[in-house]
Amino acid sequence: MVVLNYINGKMQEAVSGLQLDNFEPATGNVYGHVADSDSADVQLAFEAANAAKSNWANTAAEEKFKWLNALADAIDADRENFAKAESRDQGKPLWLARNEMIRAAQNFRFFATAAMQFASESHAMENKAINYTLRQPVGVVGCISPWNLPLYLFSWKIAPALAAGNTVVAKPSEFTAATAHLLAETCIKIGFPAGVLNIVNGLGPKVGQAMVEHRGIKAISFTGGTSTGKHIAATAAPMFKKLSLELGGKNPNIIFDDADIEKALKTTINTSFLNQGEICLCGSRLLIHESIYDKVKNRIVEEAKKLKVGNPNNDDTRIGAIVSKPHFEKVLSYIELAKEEGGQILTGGAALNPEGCESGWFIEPTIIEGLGPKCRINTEEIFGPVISLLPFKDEEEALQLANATEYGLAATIWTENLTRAHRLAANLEFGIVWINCWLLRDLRTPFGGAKSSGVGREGGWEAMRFFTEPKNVCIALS
Ligand code: TXE
Repeated sequence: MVVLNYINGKMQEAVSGLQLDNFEPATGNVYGHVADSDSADVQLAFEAANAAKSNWANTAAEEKFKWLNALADAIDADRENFAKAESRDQGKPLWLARNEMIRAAQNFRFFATAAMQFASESHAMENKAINYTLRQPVGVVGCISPWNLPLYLFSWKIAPALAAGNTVVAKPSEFTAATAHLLAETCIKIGFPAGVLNIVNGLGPKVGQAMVEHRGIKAISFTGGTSTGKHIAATAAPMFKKLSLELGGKNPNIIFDDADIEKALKTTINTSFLNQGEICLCGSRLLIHESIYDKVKNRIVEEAKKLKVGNPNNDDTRIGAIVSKPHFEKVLSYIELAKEEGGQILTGGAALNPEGCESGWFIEPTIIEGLGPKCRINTEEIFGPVISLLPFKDEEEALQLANATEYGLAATIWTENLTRAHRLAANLEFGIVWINCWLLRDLRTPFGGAKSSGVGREGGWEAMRFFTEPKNVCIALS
């Protein structure tokens, strides 16, 4: 497969003609190529988006609803094809990719209805005047997405941007652009209006940077690493661009002694290892009350050992391949660091060569204990199938440990004591708190992080507000 750019309704090579190798994580082999674009391609995409801007902004909400629904229906109709492409490109198990394709279609469907329902406020000043707020599209906006949940997160940004009446220049991760390519082909198939959505492929420092630097691209919605987010913010701030940054996490998963332990464990195995631990919401620090520490530790180790690591196409595979060689090496280097820092590896800790995928990038689910809250293992985002266990003696210490990180994306609490749950939820410095559940998502809720986990919120009206510019109009009544 050659992943091309999608500009002004047409698939095209990068202006330079250059291409990047595209690797299959399960085999480590090159299986295709991706357009290696630069600022010239971003400029073409901008020109197409700019030309389509006024028409799309003035397209009736009902029409926008129809187009976004048509995209959702087309993804649903071709789900297996999308899922296979996602799994092959990213390394995740095929069954998981199928679930994610359902969500990608849902993102378009959800924001299709938002286009129909979005409204703005009016403020009456008794008999003196009335104010009303216009919420107009920002114009041409940029969406930059990462490699962990490729189409799921790509659509999560594009859908609200389009629903709010913007035209879009979008860039998927260079590691996982296959399903964005399929989405572009889908747009052509259903006759989606040319120029409204444009996709430019290539490297972050070339294509992403050119998008952030482009003065005509008025807002950037980004999901990715915290250091990239910092760089984007520094570039965009002097141009006063609107920015939504969803960055990394070092999320605590807190189990109290009064929790329903079996229920907590059943979810915790996913919280720790789903999608090879490559989800920004994964709980990489498992905080356990000291009175149940050994019990929980033994059970989680036992469950982790049962997780089958291997060929993403097999139905019984729980852990697929790590997305790229550099990321594979990064995760392994953290396991080495854990040993250097004095941690004990309770299970896992090594790369694997599963049958049929001997040269792929696989890592055993790994559980570490014995490291204090200040160790790098407990403060830096590893973004792989690696968790660290820490005991706590009481609620106060649990809170202190949970908040002892520069990140603030998501926290999970397991307790049957509701008063404690609410008290903790109020004091945890995180954008998302789950109580007795994890990854339970209502697309209307604000989604994003505090502290170094980002700026702004996605989801529901938050996304619609981000992608619109409010304008107050005041009319005197006398
Ligand atoms: O992400 P990058 P990387 C974390 C995770 C991971 C680390 C680095 O810890 O190990 O980030 O991953 C584009 N201007 N997360 O390096 O580089 C890039 O092309 C504009 C957490 O792969 O942040 C891609 O499309 N764009 C995260 C996107 O940014 C730039 C998910 C994300 O890539 C750019 C992924 C630039 N200068 C990684 N440089 C999460 N929170 O979900 C790169 N990009």
